Amino acid sequence: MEIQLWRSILCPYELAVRELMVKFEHIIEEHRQKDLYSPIEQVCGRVKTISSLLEKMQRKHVPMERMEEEIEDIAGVRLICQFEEDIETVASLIKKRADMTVKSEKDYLTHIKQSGYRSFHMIVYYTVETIDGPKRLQVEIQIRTMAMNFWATIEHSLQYKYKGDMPEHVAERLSKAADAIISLDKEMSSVRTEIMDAQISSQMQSNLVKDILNNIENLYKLSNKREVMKIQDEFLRVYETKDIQQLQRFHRQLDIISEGYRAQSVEINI
Ligand code: 0O2
Repeated sequence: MEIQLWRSILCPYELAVRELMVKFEHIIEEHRQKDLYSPIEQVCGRVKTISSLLEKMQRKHVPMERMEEEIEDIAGVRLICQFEEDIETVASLIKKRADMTVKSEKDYLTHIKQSGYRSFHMIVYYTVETIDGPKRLQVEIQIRTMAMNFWATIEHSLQYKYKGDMPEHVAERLSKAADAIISLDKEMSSVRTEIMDAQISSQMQSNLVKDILNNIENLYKLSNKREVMKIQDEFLRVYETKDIQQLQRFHRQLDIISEGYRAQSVEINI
């Protein structure tokens, strides 16, 4: 097969990964804008390299003409969560979407791999629009915690280094590390509510500050500059207290002032 052909085969997969990354990143953004906890923390994606594809095809005896059907992870998206509980939430979110259809699932959380690997995998059908029309392809979505991802990344590099012949003592260390990761995820889950509360408060504060500064900037264009400077000084004073309720109060008051100015400016324009 010529290199040119590989490029045209892989091109729609590149598009699928890019589109899906944008869509999943948008889910994070939507949660953050609404002061909600996002079950997805981070999104990564990749198209399998040609060398990795060839290796898998040889290992699984897949002929070239069956590659796109039988190699399900040519396109891969990884969704990293903070807590193990989030994995199920993300999986349900995917099942409800109209733009992808779940073909199969592999639960390496309840059925931990011999290596110690834990993750939740879904193969979904996803359609991209190309210049030759729509193309439905398969994408592997891996959902795992940050801790699981840390372990899998290290283990993957070691697998590559030892090419399937990992020394006993390294495998043993990795197995111990996998147990430690299970404990770590459990520990983090036990303080999940506290961590989530802290993150939501911090997100709320950041959204509030953004709104307030936006309002101040708009006011600056419409009203007495000296008055707005005073409002800004007052904001800095409230901000220093690090008290979210005071910030919320200030935000409401500022909204009322801004409304007044907006009404005035409408009257003036009339
Ligand atoms: P890459 O470089 O990520 O593309 P398999 O037969 O196990 O190779 P299969 O049957 O297609 O794979 O499905 P499976 O088990 O769901 O594995 C698909 C992907 O999951 C792998 O892709 C890895 O990314 C990851 N994975 C599966 N098992 C392990 C493991 O023991 N350790 C680590 N670190 N990752 C694993 P590729 O093609 O192996 O690699």
